[in-house]
Amino acid sequence: MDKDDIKKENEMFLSICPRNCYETCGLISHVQNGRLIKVEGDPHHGYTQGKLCAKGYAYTEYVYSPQRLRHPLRQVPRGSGNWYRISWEEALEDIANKILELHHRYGSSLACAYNKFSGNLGVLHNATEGMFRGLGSHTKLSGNACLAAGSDAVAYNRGQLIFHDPEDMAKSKAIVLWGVNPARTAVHQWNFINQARDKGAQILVIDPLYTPSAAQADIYLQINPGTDGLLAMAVLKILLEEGKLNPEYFGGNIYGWESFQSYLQEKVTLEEASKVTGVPQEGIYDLSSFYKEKPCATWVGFGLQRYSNGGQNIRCIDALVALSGNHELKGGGLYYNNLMDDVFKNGLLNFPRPMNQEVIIERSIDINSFAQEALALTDPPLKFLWIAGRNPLSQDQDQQNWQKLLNQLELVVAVDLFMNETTAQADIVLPAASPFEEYDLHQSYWHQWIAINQKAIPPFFEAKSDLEIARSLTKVLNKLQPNFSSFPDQLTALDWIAAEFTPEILERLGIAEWQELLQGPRKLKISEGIGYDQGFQTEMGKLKLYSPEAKEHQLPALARFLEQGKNSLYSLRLLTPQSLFRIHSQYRTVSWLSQDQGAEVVEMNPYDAEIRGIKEKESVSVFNDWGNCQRKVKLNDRIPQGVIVIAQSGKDSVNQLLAKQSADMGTQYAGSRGAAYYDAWVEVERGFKREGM
Ligand SMILES: Nc1nc2c(c(=O)[nH]1)N[C@H]1C(S)=C(S)[C@@H](COP(=O)(O)OP(=O)(O)OC[C@H]3O[C@@H](n4cnc5c(=O)[nH]c(N)nc54)[C@H](O)[C@@H]3O)O[C@H]1N2
Ligand SMILES: Nc1nc2c(c(=O)[nH]1)N[C@H]1C(S)=C(S)[C@@H](COP(=O)(O)OP(=O)(O)OC[C@H]3O[C@@H](n4cnc5c(=O)[nH]c(N)nc54)[C@H](O)[C@@H]3O)O[C@H]1N2
Ligand code: SF4
Ligand SMILES: [Mo]
Repeated sequence: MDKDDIKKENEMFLSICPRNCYETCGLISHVQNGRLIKVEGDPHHGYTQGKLCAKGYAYTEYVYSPQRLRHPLRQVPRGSGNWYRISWEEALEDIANKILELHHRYGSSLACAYNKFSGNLGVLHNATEGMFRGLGSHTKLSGNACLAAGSDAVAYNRGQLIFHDPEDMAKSKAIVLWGVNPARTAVHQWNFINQARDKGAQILVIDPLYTPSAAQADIYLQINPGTDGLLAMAVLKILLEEGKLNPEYFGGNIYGWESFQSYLQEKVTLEEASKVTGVPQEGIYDLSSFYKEKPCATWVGFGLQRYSNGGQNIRCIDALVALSGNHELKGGGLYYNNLMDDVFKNGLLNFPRPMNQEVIIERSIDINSFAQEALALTDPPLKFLWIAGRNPLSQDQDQQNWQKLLNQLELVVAVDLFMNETTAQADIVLPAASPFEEYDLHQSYWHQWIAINQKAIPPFFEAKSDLEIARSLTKVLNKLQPNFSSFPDQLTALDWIAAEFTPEILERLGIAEWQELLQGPRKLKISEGIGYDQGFQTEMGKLKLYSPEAKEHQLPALARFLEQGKNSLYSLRLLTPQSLFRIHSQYRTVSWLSQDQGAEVVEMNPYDAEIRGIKEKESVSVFNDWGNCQRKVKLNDRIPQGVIVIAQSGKDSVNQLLAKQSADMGTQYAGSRGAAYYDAWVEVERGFKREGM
């Protein structure tokens, strides 16, 4: 065997973990004879630095899982479990014929919609949206499940989402982790937090739950859910009284200071703040001392904006960050995400359509109230749904309307790597490629590293990437009816990648051509004019403590109260946070990650259990007017009274207990308000399912 043969047998490729995760890790894929044998962290990735979470190391099992979908499948009738294998030709022809028939029936493709979100965040995964764009008029998805309310909140205050490089957290003297749990959801950030800690920084965690991040903190403040705004205001009051808030510092660059100041003086008391938030007054003073320790970094996670007042709470926290004089300091300031720096132009979302294509109408449905809005569509009603990179029948609120919607749909196509609650309700399931079987391009919503994901192995059986599926379906449509779709199906993955690299991006990456990324990821220089040190970008150039726009756009308090409706008659608040070994409903098929993630248990405070006559390990019904789940009780005296915790994605989805609840903000950044997943109220009762609930 000569050297070249050995090289062929043992190859290494640069891959990227594409999950909806802060980290977007760099991977090295080891391939032997076309088979992925090992995945490790890429040491040349400056943010993730050669380490992965357990989900990353488990990719070899994920890719070759016996449960992975191998071929297109058809289910007759839908939901029966009666599946049989079909060929790609048959699947694509049936789908194309349905699209054409609906176009003929209604005069456009408006009866056809997609629901696609974050199964794979690679830039080329916008092929699903592109495929529908090619149809001309159609029904599309809008909104954002993760971060809509908080994004608007920051933009109302400052005029734009601010950006701090998360690597700068290493330079902080004090770090407040406010409604974020990086020990679970962003594990690599601990590296930078620990660098700061090694230089003496203190860490404070604010969370209703005693999380693994709280366990690492110097100070942990247990807060009542949804009350963070008042905590921030109480700290502002202390700083004001101590003469530590200096509006002059902003050179008059604050709008609404007078009324804000009198609100702090007249309306905010430490006694009331302590009572409402559940944080003792010493804790409020501890927090205030963090903001005097400059630079103080405040990371507001997505957790605390999942409330009907989530946006407003984040505005208060941001006001604290700014008014305490931390906002312009390297290592200090507000950390949330880096999405304001929209790096790529995303050709797949924006390719030009031919002039002669019909006048285009794109109807939008909000991801956070998809089923309800889809059902309300008329002229034409929705008849065809394409679901990719999503598991709404596990992850969405308002499961009842999802069931109704399914009854109305004439064809449901789901593209996935595995069977799940949603594919189980599809007519046709198409097998998706894993990240190792396709090229892609990645940016993170948290750090600044840009990378190419190389194709490392051949597709698993008949799996195809979402881009290849879009290309193939377009070809069949245009064969059946010439020029029906304008999706540029001739372009390959590498063509689309190459087209994203403008001279400006190459310059910001410090490379001459994009292929240099095949040597390793590169850190992007931040664009001119978007840093935290560029002043406030509101139209008046001021920090807006009073925002007429926020007032106009946000869901008013009374409407929020009414929207919660009878749900609020139940007395236990249900929190459903993220789990370490899952990304939402993903990875349940991977045995290496099979440790109990809490999806089959309900954790509750012993007092709440006792007054209901409930004991450890007992089977209980968790219910409200919307649904009923069966769980085993796990007592946990660190869980606050009045709160119960269930992980996402159990056997009978916990999301059936979530009616459609909206956050107060999100219309500006995401087109519609965020989802208030944590404004869910339930009761717990011993024993088995209550009938007729
Ligand atoms: N392992 C893992 N990592 C993930 C994910 C996953 O499923 N698993 N999902 C990814 C995605 S899509 C997202 S959006 C992010 C989300 O990740 P994060 O931004 O960390 O947000 P959450 O996990 O939703 O919530 C963070 C913390 O907020 C707390 N919290 C809840 N309510 C309140 C409140 O009222 N006040 C305060 N102060 N805290 C509160 C929760 O208890 C939780 O510990 O994580 C990403 N990373
Ligand atoms: N109760 C409760 N519900 C929540 C939340 C909560 O905190 N509590 N959080 C919400 C949040 S923040 C989010 S982001 C959503 C997540 O909601 P979803 O995006 O629906 O969540 P996942 O379970 O990650 O489903 C992604 C699916 O994509 C598939 N997939 C992976 N890669 C690919 C690919 O390349 N192509 C295709 N076609 N499919 C692929 C996976 O196998 C999986 O089935 O859940 C929301 N729901
Ligand atoms: S899930 Fe997140 S932390 Fe884990 S390997 Fe993927 S990107 Fe990295
Ligand atoms: Mo998310």
